[in-house]
Amino acid sequence: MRGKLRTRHEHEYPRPAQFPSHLSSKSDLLLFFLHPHRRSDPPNSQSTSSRGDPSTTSRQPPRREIQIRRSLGCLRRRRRDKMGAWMSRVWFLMFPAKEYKIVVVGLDNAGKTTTLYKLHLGEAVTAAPTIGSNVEEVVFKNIRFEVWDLGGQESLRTSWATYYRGTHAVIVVIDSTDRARINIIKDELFRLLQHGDLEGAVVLVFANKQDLKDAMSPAEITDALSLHSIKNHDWHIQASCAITGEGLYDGLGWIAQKVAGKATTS
Ligand SMILES: Nc1nc2c(ncn2[C@@H]2O[C@H](COP(=O)(O)OP(=O)(O)O)[C@@H](O)[C@H]2O)c(=O)[nH]1
Ligand SMILES: [Mg+2]
Repeated sequence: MRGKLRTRHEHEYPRPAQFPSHLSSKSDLLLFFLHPHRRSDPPNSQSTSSRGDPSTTSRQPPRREIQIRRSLGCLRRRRRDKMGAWMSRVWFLMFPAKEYKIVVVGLDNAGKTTTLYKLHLGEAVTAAPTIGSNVEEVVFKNIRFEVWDLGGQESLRTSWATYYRGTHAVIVVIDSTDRARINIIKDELFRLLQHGDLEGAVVLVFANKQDLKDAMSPAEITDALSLHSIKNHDWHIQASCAITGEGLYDGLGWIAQKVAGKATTS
């Protein structure tokens, strides 16, 4: 029985006469059936016969065919649009852009406004002392942060608490060269940590102005602020230079990991 089994090739199957071979796509077949004068020859077969004879040059599709082709194109476009909307909905469900509130505090001249605008615009701005607050949106790793930079002058510090509601993270910006006032910001820090609206907020300390020669190191600032005595808040200290942006995204990355992690586990 050797040699009896053999594969039948496609060209050996009889092709139905009513399905011309040049009709390959679904739309061609649809057109073929809807067309009032069905043709079984390929559309450009006539144009190959003789050049220059107007009676035999390539056929103009009749109006009905043009209409059908147009509506098919329209259907395809609509299907593509629907697909795009569906894809974006799935993307948003899988990777939702969340928004978290951050308040930036610190004494005047620490570099809070410079930090905010370096994160927001990617460039250092020359800021006048902040009266009241500045707020900007910062997007990082598909997470939206609403960042509030609060004025640091003594008269303005009493109003910090009015901004705390709904805060996920506090950034404390320290001028690392300002040894004289480190105790003042320490008192402010411990006062804010006791505020009920900041329960559950994480605390990031930027040891800013690290580019200056006289700057205290993050370890010195950790001791000066007694950060190790903070028990009811997650905290982290990050060396930074708000003018060049060094360390800013590392700090924001820490916040992102803390707040986004909390949101998915709660
Ligand atoms: N050398 C240096 N200067 C900085 C740095 N950050 C801010 N400054 C400067 O410190 C001054 C006060 O900054 P500003 O952002 O207005 O402080 P704010 O009062 O805390 O908002 C400005 O002259 C800034 O250019 C830094 O990292 N290094
Ligand atoms: Mg300011």
